[in-house]
Amino acid sequence: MVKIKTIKAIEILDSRGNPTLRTFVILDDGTVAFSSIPSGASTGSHEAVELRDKDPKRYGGNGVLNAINNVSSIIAPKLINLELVKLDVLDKLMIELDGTENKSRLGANAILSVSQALIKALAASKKIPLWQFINQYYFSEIKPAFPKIMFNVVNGGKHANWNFDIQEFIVIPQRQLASESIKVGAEIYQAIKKNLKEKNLSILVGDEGGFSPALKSNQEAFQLIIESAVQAGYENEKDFKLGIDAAASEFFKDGKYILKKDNRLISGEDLIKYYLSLAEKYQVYSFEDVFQEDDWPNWQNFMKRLVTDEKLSLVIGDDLFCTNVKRMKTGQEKKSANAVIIKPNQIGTIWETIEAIKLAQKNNWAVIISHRSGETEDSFIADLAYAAAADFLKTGAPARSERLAKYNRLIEIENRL
Ligand code: 2PG
Ligand code: MG
Repeated sequence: MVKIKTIKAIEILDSRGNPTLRTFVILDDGTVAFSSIPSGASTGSHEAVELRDKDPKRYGGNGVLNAINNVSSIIAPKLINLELVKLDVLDKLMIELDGTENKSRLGANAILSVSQALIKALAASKKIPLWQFINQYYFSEIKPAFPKIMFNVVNGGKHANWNFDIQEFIVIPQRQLASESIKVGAEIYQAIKKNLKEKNLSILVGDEGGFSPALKSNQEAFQLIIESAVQAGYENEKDFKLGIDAAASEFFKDGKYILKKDNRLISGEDLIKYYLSLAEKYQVYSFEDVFQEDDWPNWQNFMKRLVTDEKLSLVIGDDLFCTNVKRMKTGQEKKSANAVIIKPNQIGTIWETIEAIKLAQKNNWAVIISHRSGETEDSFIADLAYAAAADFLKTGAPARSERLAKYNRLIEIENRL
């Protein structure tokens, strides 16, 4: 039986240049493992708390030294010398140590960095690939399988901060093998780049590696993607499907949705009609965070009108659920979605993340394991998605190393590494 010997957290930078935690776990058999924690920009207000120092003299207040201190002076002393056998018990111990509903005392970033490092350490100590360990440990009744991939190829909203109201325009290749799916996504991405250059439009990218050109409307973004895909030899609906993440909480104020592009305030009902028109015109298949995070009636109404027996589109809750089983249960009662985004740092431990995945699977919701807009080279979510046979993995454009770390990891897994 292995024991935890050392736990040490350090402050590193994420893909946006903001501080985050990397936590090392050393076991008494010599195993060393570490995990790095991502960070969102369009965060849901029901997420577990990411602890920041708020000291204006360091990193504009974004330092994580307090979270690191919580790891070394509160979490580590409780866990060191314990046997590393029951991961859920250790996660529950950290939840208790924190003692708040939303992990605001120790910080979800501090707790998750330890939780994720522990599971990696146990897998490494058993000398089996991480996906295999996660599958055997938490999903033994499920056969591992590759997720379809959601590539965010055009960035707007808070991730680009100037152009589209919709935060993400997504391409979902209809291939099951990771390497083939990645090839389709990457070829479409390159075709978009070529097209933008020919049109003399910017090829600068947003936080998740997608392009953010000066197009006149959201519709033009779909046209650009579809046109570029055809040039790369791929057809909408047959070879790939289209999706959006509207991140609508970001453009909601006083009961109305504010579309910056046309400078107008619209009601939830108008927004429903707008999304239905996108489904009709461009065959958009997946709709994430299309309403504000507590606007349950519009979610319910949209579900009723979009998803029918003949038409199985995805209505995905991200900020709506925050990987929180309580909110997911409300969503299931209200029939407000049929899919959920799973982000470990929205809830703060791997055990709770797994519980959320299991609840979704039990209710036949589609499971989308997701990155954050501020990422690191940690590829944990790729192993998790395969181990849990998640329906989708959403981790940005096929560009920039922090995004590719996950895609390349899927290719490794395909090669049984
Ligand atoms: C989202 C995510 C990731 P952020 O809204 O789905 O794409 O963005 O990490 O900024 O919340
Ligand atoms: Mg989202």
